[in-house]
Amino acid sequence: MAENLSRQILRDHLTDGELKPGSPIALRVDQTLLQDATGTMAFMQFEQLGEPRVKVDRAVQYIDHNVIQLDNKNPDDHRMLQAMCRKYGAYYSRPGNGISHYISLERFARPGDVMVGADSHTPTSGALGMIAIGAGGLDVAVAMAGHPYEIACPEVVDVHLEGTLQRPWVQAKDIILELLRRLSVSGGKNKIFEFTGPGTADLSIPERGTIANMIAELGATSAVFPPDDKTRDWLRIQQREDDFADLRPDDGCSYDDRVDIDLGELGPLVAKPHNPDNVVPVEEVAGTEIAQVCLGSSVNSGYFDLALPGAILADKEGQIVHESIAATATPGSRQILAAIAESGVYRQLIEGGVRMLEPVCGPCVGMGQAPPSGAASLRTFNRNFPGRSGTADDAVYLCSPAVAAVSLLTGRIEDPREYGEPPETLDPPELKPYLDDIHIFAPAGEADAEQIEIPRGPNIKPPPEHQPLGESVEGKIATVQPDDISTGDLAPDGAEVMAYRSNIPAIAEFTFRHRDPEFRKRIQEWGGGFIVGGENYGQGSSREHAALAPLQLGVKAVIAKSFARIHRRNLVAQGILALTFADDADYERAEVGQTWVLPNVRQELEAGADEITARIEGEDRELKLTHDFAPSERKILVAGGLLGYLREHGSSEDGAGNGRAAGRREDEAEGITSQDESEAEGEESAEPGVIRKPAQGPGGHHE
Ligand code: MIC
Repeated sequence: MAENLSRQILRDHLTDGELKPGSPIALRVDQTLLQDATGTMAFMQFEQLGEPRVKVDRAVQYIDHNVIQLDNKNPDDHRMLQAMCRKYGAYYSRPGNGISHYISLERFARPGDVMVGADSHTPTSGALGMIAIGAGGLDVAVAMAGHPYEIACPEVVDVHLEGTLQRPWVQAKDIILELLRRLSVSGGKNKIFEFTGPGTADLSIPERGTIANMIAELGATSAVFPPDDKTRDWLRIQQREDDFADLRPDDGCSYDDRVDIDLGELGPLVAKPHNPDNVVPVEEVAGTEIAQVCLGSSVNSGYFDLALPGAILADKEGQIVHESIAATATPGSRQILAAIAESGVYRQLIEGGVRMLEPVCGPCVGMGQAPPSGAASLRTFNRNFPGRSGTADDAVYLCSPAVAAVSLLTGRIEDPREYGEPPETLDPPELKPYLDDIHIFAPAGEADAEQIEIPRGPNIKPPPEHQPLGESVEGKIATVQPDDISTGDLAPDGAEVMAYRSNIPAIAEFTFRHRDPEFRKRIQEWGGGFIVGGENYGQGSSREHAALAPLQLGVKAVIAKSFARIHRRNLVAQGILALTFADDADYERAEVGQTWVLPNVRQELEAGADEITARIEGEDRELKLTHDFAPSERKILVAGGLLGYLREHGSSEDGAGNGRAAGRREDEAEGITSQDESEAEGEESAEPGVIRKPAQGPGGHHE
């Protein structure tokens, strides 16, 4: 049967389940991505799985988030992660080397692969024709240990692009903002967006990366751009043409849904505060005064994203960043930084008054460069949740580099089409001299690895313990939250809080600090409780701290109208019940301080019941809660979380492993490939509580 490319890749990696939208499937994983803010917990949980070495083809740990280094906390994390990579068999991309998603595009992403990454913007690598999925740290750790990745089978949506963008004023960013405008921040849930049609061929790989990155903002599972000549050229320039695979959707294949966009019709778009789907044409916000412009982050920090603002600043004598604003630029990687330095773009930017930042996530996650209070900030970033910039009453507008570039000049949001004749951008230099991996450190060989001690600084604490589910669960409602709560509300962004990513008791103190400052005190007094939320609860990032911190505080259940995909799974993986209202009207009945009881929850989950009975103490009427747990997720919850479940059961029901050994390519670098194949046969470990499962799978797909 003719299949679209996403389904081909899913089928090729399927170790369990049926490719039917919504039904649980397990996938063999080729690559994993960790960054430092999620990586410390992920690696510590990997250690709890007891595997001596990582079992995927390409496991990479990047240092790009917690790099402010106000005190010992960040560098202690880096030192621990570097040692863990050497010991357990992962690559380590040192701080300053670049943002994970850019480096993945440059050095690791490979058509046809499946990657899971502990960062919601992992789908960026789909620009090269792979399925890259954002997940919680524990799910990534489990994949690193050789288990398949379990997920609900996504629908595949054909995004059919016609025509061409009216460059340079209309850009790839406007395509993804248009999708957000049409579909909203929850419109992509459990969907992979596959980009087809003649308009796709015209998009460069970094432009595809921008779209694939922000597919996360739709709450989607992933984005896939079928490989083509642009993909091959990109890989050739990166001197890894052998990674190219000639994959494409079969002729006559079908999709579950279709979206049509005529690129020629698009104009510049802007997402207003405080949600990435609050999108309007630039004309609607033109004239808004801004105090800041920030260029780059994990989107729009490619060469041409910076070359256009550089060219505009250099276009006319005396044309500089307006005196009323502060401007910053972040290149995506060391490679891009070297290119702009050599071509002269760097000079254009600094001469024009832009402050150059190092290639890390930076202001996008509130790591410095907070805007002044009550002022608007215009950013080429991917998220504008309230307070994320570091300023509590911020007003962040998201836009393309073109809109940002012209607005730099006036201190107001401008329509770039009114600028006049576009200036010529400087050509990028030959990339060759900058093309090496000397700053990406390979792991130690197995013999040396055993001797490596892991240094753990004083801020680094082990992940919290899990308890199996009781027969019944009861708790007081500790907070009632509205729609679209982001994980940043639960585990805030910024240098202060994110420095505690390796210390759950400490980070828990910040839970809901802006939304409900009394929450923490309340729940601690009550010794635990429930959270009630609205639609799309837990949108945004993949940070499992948004589940780990509530676990630490004794949250037993979150009851919401609906959940964002990654956060829902993180709650389940950490043993917290993620339940929905059978009747959304019951949301209105929830009040802080009420006691809610789930009298038979364990038995109901074990029996496979779709509904969970609940009572509100002091009220006669029962209320019904529902869920969409896969059979294995019911067991995970009963076991008190994924680690406990794996201790009891191993991986998916039939014991199918990741298939790492069978799926291996022969061209792998040393270290990762030095795994003793006998381990893949599945011996039981002598150590208690340590899992070692077989790694079998359908076999390789590239060879
Ligand atoms: C984000 O953009 O929100 C982050 C910071 O990259 C997060 C990861 C994290 O919280 O560490 C994400 O997107 O998953």
